[in-house]
Amino acid sequence: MARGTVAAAMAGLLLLTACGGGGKAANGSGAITLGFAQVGAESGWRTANTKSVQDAAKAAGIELKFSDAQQKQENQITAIRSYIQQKVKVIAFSPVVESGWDTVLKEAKAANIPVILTDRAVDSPDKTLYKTFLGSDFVAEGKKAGEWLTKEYASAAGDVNIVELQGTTGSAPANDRKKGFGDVIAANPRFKVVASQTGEFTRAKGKEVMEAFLKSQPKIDVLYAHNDDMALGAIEAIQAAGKVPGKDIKIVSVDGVRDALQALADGKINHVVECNPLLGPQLMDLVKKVVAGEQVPPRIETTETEFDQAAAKAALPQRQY
Ligand code: GYE
Repeated sequence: MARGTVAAAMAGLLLLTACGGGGKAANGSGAITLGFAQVGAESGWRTANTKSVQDAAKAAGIELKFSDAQQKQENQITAIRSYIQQKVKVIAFSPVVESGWDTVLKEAKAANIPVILTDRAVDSPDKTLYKTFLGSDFVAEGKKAGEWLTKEYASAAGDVNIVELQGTTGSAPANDRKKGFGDVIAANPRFKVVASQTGEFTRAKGKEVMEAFLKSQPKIDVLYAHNDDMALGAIEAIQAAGKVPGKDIKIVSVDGVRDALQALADGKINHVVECNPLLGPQLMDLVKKVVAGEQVPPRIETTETEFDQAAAKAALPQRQY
């Protein structure tokens, strides 16, 4: 290498080091680096969310560093710390549970790396630890499920025994979907939640817990599942027990993934409340705004719908996930 080249290379290195916490990506391309700490790959919703983030980053020319925490908070904290060390420009993550983030968020703040919460919220009282939240109103989703139930049983007599499959314990969607649903059905003492347990947002666990419910509960009228995957697992358990899902046991779930809309079209699920996983494009816009120092709203909620059988049939041909 000629002397001049070495000197130029050294200068380049120095430059990279000097702006390590700043503008340039590690590859020197000038792209914004985004560290994204995903929850895991527990559900169809999550798979669609991951794809949306990856596709949108590519389309926006943002260099994405992606990690999958396998539903464990300690893995997410490790990933966030590594993003801080790598001096990414922005960190985004979907907190697996609501509590216990203050320490690592303070570390990001001390390193001057802005954090964007996507999909799930944290319960931290210090709102300066993150720039914004992008995601759904999970309480509203739970309410919609409760309102559907109220209408469905408006003219039926007697008690309605409900079993509930909760999402990941301590997660915002599990806490809020339980609350929203509970608040609505509390108005009517005929609605009784006779069993409620976590199915961890997965098909396998949804099936397993539903099997246990079917053994322990003499009469189940309705299943409320905090997500579609658990409902789909539960359908297998219901069928294995010789009952007809959608008829002997009515089912309402949340998300709106293709398999659930198909089950709804087939009459195995009765109602689906939508939760939109396609957050990638909005997230990339926010990343760019935050990097540019623009003000962003503290909370951005996605618009969502609900599906009955006819709506599911109509939506299926274009459903992306
Ligand atoms: O409903 C579930 C996923 O946080 C909204 O997580 C998300 C939830 C979604 O595993 O399927």
